[in-house]
Amino acid sequence: MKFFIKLLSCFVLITFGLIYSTGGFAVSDSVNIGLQIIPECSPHGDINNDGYVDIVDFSILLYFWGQTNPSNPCADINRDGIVDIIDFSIMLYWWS
Ligand SMILES: [Ca+2]
Ligand SMILES: [Ca+2]
Repeated sequence: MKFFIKLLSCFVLITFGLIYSTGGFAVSDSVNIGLQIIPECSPHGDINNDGYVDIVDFSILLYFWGQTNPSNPCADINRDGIVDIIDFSIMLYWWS
């Protein structure tokens, strides 16, 4: 899946680069493309995706504690929009 997303983003960039370099756009000289790649996150609290739920994941959780829509979306383990005690309880359940 990650490979497909990278391949797709490369295709989009190359395509727009070719169109732009050949003067394909008549309306504007610049094109802004917003592309957000959402990483695959473990539903068990393995935030750094190393195969273990441990103190490293806990430290990451604490860093984003209380934040809504954190910059690391994997810190919001249950995907309810906030990093809080529910995410911590899920992490503790899967602690390895
Ligand atoms: Ca981990
Ligand atoms: Ca949450």
